[in-house]
Amino acid sequence: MSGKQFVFKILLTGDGAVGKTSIRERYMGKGFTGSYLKTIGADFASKKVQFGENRVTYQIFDLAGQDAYVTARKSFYKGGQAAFLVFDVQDPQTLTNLSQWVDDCINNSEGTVQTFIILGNKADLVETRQVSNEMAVEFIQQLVAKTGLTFYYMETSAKTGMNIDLAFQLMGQRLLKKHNIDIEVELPDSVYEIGPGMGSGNVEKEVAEAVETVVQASDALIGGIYTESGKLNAKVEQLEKAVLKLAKKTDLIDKKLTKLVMIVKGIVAGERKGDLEGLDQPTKVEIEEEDEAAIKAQKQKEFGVPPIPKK
Ligand SMILES: Nc1nc2c(ncn2[C@@H]2O[C@H](COP(=O)(O)OP(=O)(O)O)[C@@H](O)[C@H]2O)c(=O)[nH]1
Ligand SMILES: [Mg+2]
Repeated sequence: MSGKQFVFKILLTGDGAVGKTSIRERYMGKGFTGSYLKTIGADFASKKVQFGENRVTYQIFDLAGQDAYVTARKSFYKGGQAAFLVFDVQDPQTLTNLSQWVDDCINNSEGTVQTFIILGNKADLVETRQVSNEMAVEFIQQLVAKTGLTFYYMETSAKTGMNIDLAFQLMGQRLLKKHNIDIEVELPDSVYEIGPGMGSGNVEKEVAEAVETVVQASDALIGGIYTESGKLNAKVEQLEKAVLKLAKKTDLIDKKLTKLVMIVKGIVAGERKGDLEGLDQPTKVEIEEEDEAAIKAQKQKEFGVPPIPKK
């Protein structure tokens, strides 16, 4: 099969001075001569990249960002397929402002911009850094909740070149995927994919949130009937225990699956047949039904009424 040709218009967005131009210039390498498109306040550069048999031309648009150009922005976004949303890890405000940049991408492109990669730039400035990975991920989860979109996130440094090529490789991979072309890109753990229903990977936090939801729901249900706080506390404690147990099981399943996937990959590669012997016996994972029964019984004992019916 012969390869195909693609032209992708990619937008570099984000507040002024976060490093958009530097990222573009770093990616273009030496010899780059940009043509400054004064009319729309954007710089433009183009680069050809080979993905397997497929030839991709990136048109990289870098918004100059001045307010004076606000009215011309539509032509910047028009026909764009993807955006890098860049912030400066030294400045939390540039992270939270990405919310506005996402809106701009969506509204001004009339929905054609659908692929988003967030870059925490200037990661080389370790001493003055103010945005941790955790903070970034937490904020991106809010973006996901607000937009329903999936975001990729990684740190970059236009100064050292860290992850700059990787960011564009990932971009190409995501865009080709939309054309049903699968390209392998090896992503380190430090690249996050954050999308709807993916959770944060932070089990403790998710359990806490789950408990809170359950508590609120049960409070609402029984609030009219029981007012004695001692009894409520006992009930809440039981619920917490049950949820924690479930979380531990989930964690265990996750670990086993990860191991299994690694081993299967090894077998497929024909290199690690011996590992099969190292595989633990499959763990029997079952949600203990008696938990639920016990809770019901306890509830009836304490409150003397039938338990809240399940949905
Ligand atoms: N240390 C460091 N400085 C950077 C990095 N990226 C950009 N800068 C500096 O930040 C300033 C703004 O960069 P620029 O690319 O013009 O930002 P733009 O306004 O978003 O296009 C310049 O002084 C750059 O040299 C980086 O990764 N590390
Ligand atoms: Mg610039």
